[in-house]
Amino acid sequence: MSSLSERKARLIVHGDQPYNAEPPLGRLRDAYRTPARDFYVRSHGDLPKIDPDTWRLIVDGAVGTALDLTLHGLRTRFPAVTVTATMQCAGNRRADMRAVAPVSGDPWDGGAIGTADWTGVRLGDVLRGAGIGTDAGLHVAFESHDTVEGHPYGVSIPLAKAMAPETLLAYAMNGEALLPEHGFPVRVVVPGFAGVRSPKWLRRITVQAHPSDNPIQAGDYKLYPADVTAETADPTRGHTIEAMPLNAAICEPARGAALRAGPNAVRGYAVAGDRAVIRVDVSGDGGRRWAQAALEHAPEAPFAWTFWTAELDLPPGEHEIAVRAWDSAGQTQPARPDDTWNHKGYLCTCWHRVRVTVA
Ligand SMILES: Nc1nc2c(c(=O)[nH]1)N[C@H]1C(S)=C(S)[C@@H](COP(=O)(O)O)O[C@H]1N2
Ligand SMILES: [Mo]
Repeated sequence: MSSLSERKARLIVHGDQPYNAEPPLGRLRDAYRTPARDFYVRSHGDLPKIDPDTWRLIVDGAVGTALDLTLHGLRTRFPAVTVTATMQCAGNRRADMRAVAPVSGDPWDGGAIGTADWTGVRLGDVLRGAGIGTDAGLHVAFESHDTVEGHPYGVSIPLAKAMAPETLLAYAMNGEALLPEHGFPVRVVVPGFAGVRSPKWLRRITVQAHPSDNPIQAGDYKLYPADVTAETADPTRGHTIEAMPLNAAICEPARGAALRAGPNAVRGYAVAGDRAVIRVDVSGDGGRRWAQAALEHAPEAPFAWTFWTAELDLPPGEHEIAVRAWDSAGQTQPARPDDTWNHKGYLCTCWHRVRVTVA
């Protein structure tokens, strides 16, 4: 295993403490399953160091029997399952929103996303093992080992998503133990939901009647309309970001690339939460005319991204390449970042545009 500083050197680092970094977009398109060392890192506090031999997972709250599991106990008591799923930060592509007006948070390009084979146990199996109640109004709250502004990191998800077969307590990513920055030894993976709901460095699961009152759940990761400011935002009235919307990005060519006139390949990703990407269109003239892209998707991976490729015949000059995807509900993306701008810079889903020079 490489060292954290070696892995850092491969990425675009937005901050060291807390550590936040993303791969260059071109590299993201190299492999359908993103190698762990190239997978974006989003952390709110310091990376905790955890000894897997003394690690314990507590499961308590509205359960029949509270559990206190070792790593070995978790791995042997419940069947191992692998799910191919995309993880994406709610702030992915925030840089495009920041170009409209100032927003808070790191200026992520389109690289705060990655796809992996996650191996672990079903959260639903663990909850059933604890004799979970069946009240549909329950929430499953998580607490982690890292500290964010004086509190342990904590979020929750509705019970229905916790019991869904795709939701895992993962101990491996692409067949290897989780890297420290991705949540070693165990993290939650909630496919289709914003990354914030997939806690790393898990230590406690509590079944309760209300969403987590941790500031990450109760205050952050809320979506507001454009007229709400940091001063006027009322988190109880913001939308709690869970399922992620349709999005797409151009990975190649890179922004500002110098290309040769003639046919040029354009490649990228598209993602639609728990729906399917059914079509991707690419434009060489900023969205006046579109060409349909070819799609590539892993079979049996409803929660994973779709790779796409198109060929554009580009004449000499300055051009704006744009992409828009369509999902199985027949929806497509807004043209401009202005349409969904919000002061936190979440869920930037407008057409991704890349300016190139062709000679
Ligand atoms: N304990 C803990 N879990 C966390 C976070 C964190 O800061 N602490 N960040 C969340 C956010 S906002 C995202 S987008 C994903 C990122 O996962 P990754 O760093 O493995 O890509 O982890 C989530 N889980
Ligand atoms: Mo995130």
